[in-house]
Amino acid sequence: MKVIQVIPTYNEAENLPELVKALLSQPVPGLQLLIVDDNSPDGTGTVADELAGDNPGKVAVLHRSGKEGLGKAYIQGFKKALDDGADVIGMMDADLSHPPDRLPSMLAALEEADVVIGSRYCEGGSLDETWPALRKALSWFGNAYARTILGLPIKDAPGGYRLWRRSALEAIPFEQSRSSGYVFIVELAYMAKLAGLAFREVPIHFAERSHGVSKMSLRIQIEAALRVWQLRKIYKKTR
Ligand SMILES: Nc1nc2c(ncn2[C@@H]2O[C@H](COP(=O)(O)OP(=O)(O)O)[C@@H](O)[C@H]2O)c(=O)[nH]1
Ligand SMILES: [Mg+2]
Repeated sequence: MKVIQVIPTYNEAENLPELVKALLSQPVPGLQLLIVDDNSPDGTGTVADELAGDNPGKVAVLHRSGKEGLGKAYIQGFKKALDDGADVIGMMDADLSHPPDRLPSMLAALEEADVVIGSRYCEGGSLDETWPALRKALSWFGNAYARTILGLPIKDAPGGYRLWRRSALEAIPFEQSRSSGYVFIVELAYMAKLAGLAFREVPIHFAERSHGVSKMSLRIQIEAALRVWQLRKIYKKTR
């Protein structure tokens, strides 16, 4: 079985080698990594090329010309993964917030689902202990907001650690998304719900990144808050 884990990167040069090593040491036969870099100024693209050279057939890199947001990077990565014949397509952040050692459990859960979410908010899941109460509250609120407005049957709607069966990704119009920030991830879940796909959540511990900085911004948060309402209109016909 061919599992292609798509990993978008922007300024993750310090995190990428550790992430690739941890992922490739998991007991997942047929695992391949596809790094999608938006010409990161910190040289992540070069680091990725070196990792690809060191791990032939296991690590590939897609270079994009500039920063266009998470959504565009995933759309291009998904298309390539499907073209390359993936049976399972994965999503995850490059900053080690998404624990590589949960991948085998997530794959096992995919046997009974179309989409599996590595979840901070299902039973057994957790958030970094060092997060201040306000940040935890904002994360909880953003999640509750999106879940309620879109009626999503999952506990962690913006959770970006996911596995899709090939047939599941082929069943949703992911390439039509115009969302750039993390609301893209919420939009995919909404598409999956409308397509009648079956979800399962596997608990993860979400660790704070120790290198580099978050690309989360006020603009991305405002996009998310407004976009959630637009999604209901955009997909009204299929609702
Ligand atoms: N290719 C690409 N990757 C991005 C972009 N923005 C964020 N990322 C990556 O998406 C993942 C999540 O971003 P991050 O900044 O950690 O967001 P946070 O976890 O919400 O703080 C990380 O792997 C980033 O490097 C982008 O514009 N292009
Ligand atoms: Mg992060």
